[in-house]
Amino acid sequence: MNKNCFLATGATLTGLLLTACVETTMPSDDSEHVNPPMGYENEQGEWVGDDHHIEGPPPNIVVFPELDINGNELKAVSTIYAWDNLPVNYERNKPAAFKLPNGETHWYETVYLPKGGVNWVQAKALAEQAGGHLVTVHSEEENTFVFELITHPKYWYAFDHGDNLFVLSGPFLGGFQAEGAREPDGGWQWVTGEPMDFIKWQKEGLDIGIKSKPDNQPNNSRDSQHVMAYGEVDVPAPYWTDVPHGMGTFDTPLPPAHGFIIEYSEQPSL
Ligand SMILES: [Ca+2]
Ligand SMILES: [Ca+2]
Repeated sequence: MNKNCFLATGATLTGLLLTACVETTMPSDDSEHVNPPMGYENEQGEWVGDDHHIEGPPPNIVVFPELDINGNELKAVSTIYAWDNLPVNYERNKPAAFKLPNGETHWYETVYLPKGGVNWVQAKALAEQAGGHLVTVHSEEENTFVFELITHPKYWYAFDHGDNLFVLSGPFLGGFQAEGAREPDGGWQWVTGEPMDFIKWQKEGLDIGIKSKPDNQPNNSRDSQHVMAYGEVDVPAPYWTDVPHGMGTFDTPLPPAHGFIIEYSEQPSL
């Protein structure tokens, strides 16, 4: 058992930096490392895999404008779709109720995109059209609840990080950075304007799989990552990363994004 300490990337409400320590059991042998499934069995019993696996790292494409303080593109380039004119298939799942620590009940809907095709800005708009917003997370309990909705491998895609390590990226959350934020970890905010009073970035040394990607998140990789998703880990895990907000855009070489999560403060009529 090893003890790893890290400086959390954020200030507590009292303004003090928080140092967290976690107990981890490090693999003693690389042979223990097992790549995540590069696909999944669909309801017809067929193995579906290719769309969830990218050879090599994601392409280095930085073509999307930065976001304003409301999470919209400063220069609108992404088509804002309505649910009935999405260019790709999607699956909306019955919202699940969760009682927040403050006693309120919120509802959480996962949207699954078999081939991606919806980027963060478009997902944000779809969530709003549905009467909710991209999920915002304020406690360990809420994060665990949300993660349990998206553990199925179909919600994740993998890219090849080298060294026999495949890194997974999961559904979008409602966190983003507006233009001018201090990179990589400054200026993160929720789409609702609620305080970011809880964070769950992926950090080196966490015991979240057999071998986690050796990066701390958010890392603003390629100076292009300003929105939040679950990832970058080698197994589905309840940690967050920053990703490009163009990720998932229909008909581009950017990696797919296989889903997002909508949160409702009132029970939706679905
Ligand atoms: Ca960034
Ligand atoms: Ca990242």
